[in-house]
Amino acid sequence: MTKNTAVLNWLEEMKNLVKPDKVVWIDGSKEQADELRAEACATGEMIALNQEKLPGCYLHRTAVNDVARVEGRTFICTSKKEDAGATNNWCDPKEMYAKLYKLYDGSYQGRTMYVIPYSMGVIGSKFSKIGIELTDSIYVVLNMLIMTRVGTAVLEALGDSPDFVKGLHAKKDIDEENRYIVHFPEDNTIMSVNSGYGGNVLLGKKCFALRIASYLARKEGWLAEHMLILGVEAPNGETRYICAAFPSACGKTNLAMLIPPEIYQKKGYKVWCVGDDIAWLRVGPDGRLWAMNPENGFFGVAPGTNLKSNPNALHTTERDTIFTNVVHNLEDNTVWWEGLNKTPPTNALNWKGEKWDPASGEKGAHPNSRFTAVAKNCPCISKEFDSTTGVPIDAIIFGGRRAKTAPLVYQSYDWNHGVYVGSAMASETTAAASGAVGVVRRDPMAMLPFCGYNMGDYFAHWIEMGKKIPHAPKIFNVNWFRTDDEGNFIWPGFGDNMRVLMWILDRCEEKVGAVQTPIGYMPKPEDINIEGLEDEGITPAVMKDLLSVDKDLWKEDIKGVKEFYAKIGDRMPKELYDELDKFEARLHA
Ligand code: GTP
Ligand code: SPV
Ligand code: MN
Repeated sequence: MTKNTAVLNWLEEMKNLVKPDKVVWIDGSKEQADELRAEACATGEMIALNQEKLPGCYLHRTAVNDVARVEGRTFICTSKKEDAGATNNWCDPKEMYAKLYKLYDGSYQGRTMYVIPYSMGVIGSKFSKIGIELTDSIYVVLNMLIMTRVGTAVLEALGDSPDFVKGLHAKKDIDEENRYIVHFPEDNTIMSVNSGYGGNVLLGKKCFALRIASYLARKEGWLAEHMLILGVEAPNGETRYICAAFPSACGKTNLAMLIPPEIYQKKGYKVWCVGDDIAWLRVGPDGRLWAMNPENGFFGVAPGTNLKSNPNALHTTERDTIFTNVVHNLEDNTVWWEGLNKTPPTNALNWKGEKWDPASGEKGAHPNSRFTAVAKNCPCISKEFDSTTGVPIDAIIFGGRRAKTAPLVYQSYDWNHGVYVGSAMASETTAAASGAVGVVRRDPMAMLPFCGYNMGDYFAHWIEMGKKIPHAPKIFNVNWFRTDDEGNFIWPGFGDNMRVLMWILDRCEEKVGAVQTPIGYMPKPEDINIEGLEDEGITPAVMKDLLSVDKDLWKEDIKGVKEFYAKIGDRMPKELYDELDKFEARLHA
């Protein structure tokens, strides 16, 4: 497949380590993918679903102990501990390699090694980056074929360059106690062992496109972020682009594919999806910030996806999709998850493959069950999806799940204040990572689990980038998740989030004024269009509440920010402490 000596030497070394029975290069052809699908179905690794209702769709179940990212077992191994920083697990690279090599030794015996050459971004674009993943899992191969651009053309683009990210994955025994997701940013290397769950094993995604890429981006002067990218097309045909960073399972896929409410549709507004999870951002020759989506598919949360919340995602999953850990409806060999509709199947298996009774009160699908779907199958995919340069960004949005404190939307005063807002983000934890759910934790820029280096250096890099973007995007914060006293979400969310995006874009174009508050610029309640939301219980009084700023809650919140900054330590940039001081002064004024 290639004469690249860097690739071949590394492959030889890895083969000697894991000792596969045979080696198969993934060429990206349909024929090969079909054969692998047939093999996976024969062994039970995947189940072919009803090919009339769901053509090209399959179901897969992971091990019960292996259903989410494992942040506690994810490591950044730089030679100096400080370079990984206080928010990452660290281990000396030599020690970690030794430990891992022992685990990998002979781990492919009786198995096949699949060699997956893949490109993050359009193959051959100067903004794209190449990786090679070795895996013993057909499920991984088939997911990578959807999530990235794979095959012979990637090796041609690489030529004889040694510049690729090495990834070694071994399912081994899916042993929790010996599960490791390890990054060696100084060696462009990722090693994942004892897992078969997406975020831990699709090495192009979080491991490469965020952890390794963020490290490279700092060296090379760009940004790798946990952000969706969407375009809002106005009736005159002009499209403006927005990036948004929300933590895992906090609404990126949903926002990226939103369908505008009728009032905007009637006027001719459309929303286009460029990406739903990861953005690589660079300063363009025009002095604006340009974003490209390095992925080729969506690895989306299934529960809650339905015809009302996200019809575009639902339609995307109607063909060529791999479902993981959802309910298997035996009646017609299709799938189901909580929130798909109000009629759970009665003849069905739950995500563990056990007979499931919806009346039992137990969930049928795992809360972090996922679909792996082809981006181009999305009805609202942007025509810029394959653009080699990406799209110019007008606004960056940060946000998370905050039952109280954060209002529906506010705008930062300037770039550095925006970086402060991102750095001070907090959100309730979700099922996307193992551990407790619903606990508020600091998750700066939604990158806490994904930053491949010291978080203080990361913030400093953001501050530096601000100086290099003559026409920088404006920075905002949103919160779709404020709750009332009974714990119900107040804001209807989903498609209606468009109403907030419109205020944001109007601000970018200086078409609308704002109120200055201690936390930033805020809309006057009447500046957010709530026409047609009466049935959802949204009145001017409720808007006032959604946009209220409780100074005491923010003073309390600042304590958490200070603790977090102190934990990061002396690499915290002074600029952010200055912003913190200014914010505190505004709160006490
Ligand atoms: P990752 O793929 O883990 O990075 O998640 P994500 O950020 O793409 O989140 P996603 O859009 O899949 O949404 C996760 C959950 O949040 C789903 O259960 C959604 O139904 C819910 N959700 C998304 N948007 C909204 C919203 O505007 N309001 C409310 N209340 N829930 C939402
Ligand atoms: C996330 O957890 O943010 C995801 C899913 O997008 S995973 O690929 O598991 O990271
Ligand atoms: Mn994500």
